Amino acid sequence: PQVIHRKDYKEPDFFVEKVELVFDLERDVTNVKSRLFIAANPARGTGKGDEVFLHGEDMKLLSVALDGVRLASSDFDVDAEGLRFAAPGSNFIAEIETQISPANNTRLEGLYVSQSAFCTQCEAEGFRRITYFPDRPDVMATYKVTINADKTNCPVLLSNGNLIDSGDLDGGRHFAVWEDPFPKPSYLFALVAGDLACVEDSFVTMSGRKVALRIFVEHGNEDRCDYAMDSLIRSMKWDEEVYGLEYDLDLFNIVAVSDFNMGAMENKSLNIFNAKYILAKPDTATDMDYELIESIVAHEYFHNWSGNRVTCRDWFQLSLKEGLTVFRDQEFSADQRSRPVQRIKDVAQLRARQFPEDGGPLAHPVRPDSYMEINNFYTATVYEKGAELIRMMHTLLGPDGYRKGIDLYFDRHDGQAVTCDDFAKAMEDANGIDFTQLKRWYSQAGTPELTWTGNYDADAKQFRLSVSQKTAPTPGQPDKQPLHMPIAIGLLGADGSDLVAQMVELTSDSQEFVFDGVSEKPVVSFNRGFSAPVNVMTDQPDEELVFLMGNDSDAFNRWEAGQKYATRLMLSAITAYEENGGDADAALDAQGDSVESFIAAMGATLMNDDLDKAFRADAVMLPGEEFLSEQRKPANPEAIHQVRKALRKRIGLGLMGDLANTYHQNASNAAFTPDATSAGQRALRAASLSYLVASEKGEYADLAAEQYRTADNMTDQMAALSVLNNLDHPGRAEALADFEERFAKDGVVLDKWFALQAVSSRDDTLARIKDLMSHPAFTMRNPNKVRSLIGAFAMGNPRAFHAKDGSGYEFYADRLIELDDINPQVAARLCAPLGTWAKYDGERASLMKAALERVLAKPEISRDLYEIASKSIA
Ligand code: HT7
Ligand code: ZN
Repeated sequence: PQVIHRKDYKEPDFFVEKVELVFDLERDVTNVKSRLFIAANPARGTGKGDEVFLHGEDMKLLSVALDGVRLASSDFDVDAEGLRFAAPGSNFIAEIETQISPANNTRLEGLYVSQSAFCTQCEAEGFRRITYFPDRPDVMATYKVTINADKTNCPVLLSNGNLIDSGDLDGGRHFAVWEDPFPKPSYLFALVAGDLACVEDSFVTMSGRKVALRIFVEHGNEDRCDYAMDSLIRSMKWDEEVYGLEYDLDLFNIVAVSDFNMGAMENKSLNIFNAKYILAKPDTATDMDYELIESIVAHEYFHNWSGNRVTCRDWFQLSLKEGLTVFRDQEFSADQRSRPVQRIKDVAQLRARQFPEDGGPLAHPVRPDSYMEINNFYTATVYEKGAELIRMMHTLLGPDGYRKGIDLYFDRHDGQAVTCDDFAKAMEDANGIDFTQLKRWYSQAGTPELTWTGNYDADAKQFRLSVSQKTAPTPGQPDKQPLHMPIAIGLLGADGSDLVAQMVELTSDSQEFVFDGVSEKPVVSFNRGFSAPVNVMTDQPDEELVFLMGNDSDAFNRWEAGQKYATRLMLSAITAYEENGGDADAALDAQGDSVESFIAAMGATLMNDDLDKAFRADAVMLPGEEFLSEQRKPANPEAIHQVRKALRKRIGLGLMGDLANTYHQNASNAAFTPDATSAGQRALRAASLSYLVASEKGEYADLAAEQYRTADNMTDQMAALSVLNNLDHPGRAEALADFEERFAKDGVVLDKWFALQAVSSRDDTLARIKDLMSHPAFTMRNPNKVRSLIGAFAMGNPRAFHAKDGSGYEFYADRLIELDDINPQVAARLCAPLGTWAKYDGERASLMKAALERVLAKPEISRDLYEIASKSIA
């Protein structure tokens, strides 16, 4: 496949200023007529006689007419990539008629059928599967869309903008005409038609305009939209208050569909969502689901400005809209809930998803230099590391300077398709500063590693902190340059108070920072709030970590100190386990007092009533198996699993009294509410239950089974079921059977049941997954099902996926090959776990590479899967 390079960007030869589309919707054959008002681009010097190229894939072309004159087939060229003809002038109208087949569109890109409704997904390059068009984000047009469809099957007809006409047609059909006054790129086009229920509310904007808010769902789900609607209203308000940004139309629609390649899509005024991120009521959704709904609804809404009003010039600039919008949604959630807990979640996610990407074969910069398939670049690096880059700008400029930069960016570029450099320039110009070095974060891949040493001079009352940075080579980037980053530092006195709290700016390979007036030898709290997205390599003594766990005024670093201590302890025990022939208990005994002192420090956090319960729940969780695999080469999934399990058992036994008290004291008789305080209470209780069960005292497994039976909400039920899931206790089979029966017809909820079984640590897990593939509710055509059963196995069950005999890899490669013919985008996204072979021992590495070879040998492999598999094996 062809590689596309950022350096080759050229402006379009022709623009499209206005688009008129007429859809005659039928499941098997939909007819699409388009009228494109095309204008030559003066900057390219094009005009009459020059070639016009319109992208198009998987369509039947019926006719082409230019300025009303139908072209003979000899007057145009059409191939698998698009349509070419000579421009009849500098301004002209092209009329094109095509046919597509929504029911056969299993890729879920372009126009497709989900359940019985028609819907679209055009980002990044799906519009070219609907009609011929210059399908690139720097071609922005206004759209007028007419939808004709059967009135019984499709009473609801939606597109972007305002409804300007509707009525009945012959033959039981009807029509609607939508007009979007804002010029937009084709990737923001959307159409939905189906028999959907509607939940309605409204919002009055800061200038007093009333906006109708509608959420469309399958009939029967109307009672599951309240939280999404409430999240939307809070997002609209927050964007006005924090960014001064107001919604710009009188209508905002959301549609929830069951078949969707990703989480949601920000189409102008017609957001389309994976139903999983809309539907919630207490007995079907967990606190985590509520949190995700809130942040994704906000994310898509925020795109109305950061993405739609100001969009990307080309797809290399994807982080312009995604990094900024993730930062915006993270800050929204921090304001709605607990700021430190939100930061802990965001950093944990960055470490779990982005750091491995940055250290592996698929590493790429926030603004990539090349791609084969753009769908493969909707990555944790572009999204989450991109958000960290915006966060660093925010930290360096302060809230007021950041806001000045944002105001200038939107004033200067409203209605344009721009670049990451344009964004940084607005920040620089508004603040009179130079971000030349900071911008290296856009172009340099890899996670920097920082080390520091401290030196206290008691006579001079001076503390010197020496910091150095280094970034390891990544594919295509052997030499790295020093980055500019803010590092928030705290120096703590013996009483736990801050002697110094200051932000320093690291710009060189090595740098010294001097703090004067430090009255005693301090304990260092480094990179508070994770002010820079880096790995910090310095090992602080256990006692200092315990001190920070109990005293740091920065809640993030309190959590971080606990994670560091636990990681160090487990890594050392894993080495001992390997050396002693596989005895996890003996491996922990070999750690001397460390285990006891760690458990005592954790117990102190568990019982510290001055701390928020959600924070305490996070602080008592051990780093996960995937995270530990990242810390050690070769990773030994069995050793990691056994040592972590043994430490959890010791915590359960060591803190049993406190855990049992915490569990019982945090029971609630009040009706479920999804607010952060109640959710924190449930999370702390769930953490306590999981340690009590880990103690292997049978009565606690009974308690979990009892909790499953009596709970009145999904959060408590899932907490119980997740711990039962790894046991042989009869409560497990009972609970799973009950869950399956209750939610047999409820796709979104049943996905939890599939995923639970896929991540079980029981020995029969792979066999069970194979059986579940023939479950009546399972289908490879639904991405949520595939992610729940197959994806969860590879990403959430390292021990089974990496089974020594290669059975996990073999099963997985077969599924990727099968899925590639159905949905290449999803197949490619699921391929990454096989690319981690370099982290494992020789035997596992060769089995993983053999699985990748088999994937690559697939006849007619898609460009999507080919790109990921070939880069992963290199
Ligand atoms: N901008 C969207 C990204 C996207 C997408 C969404 C659904 C299906 C396919 C997609 N391809 C790209 C979602 C977002 O970041 O908000
Ligand atoms: Zn986004």
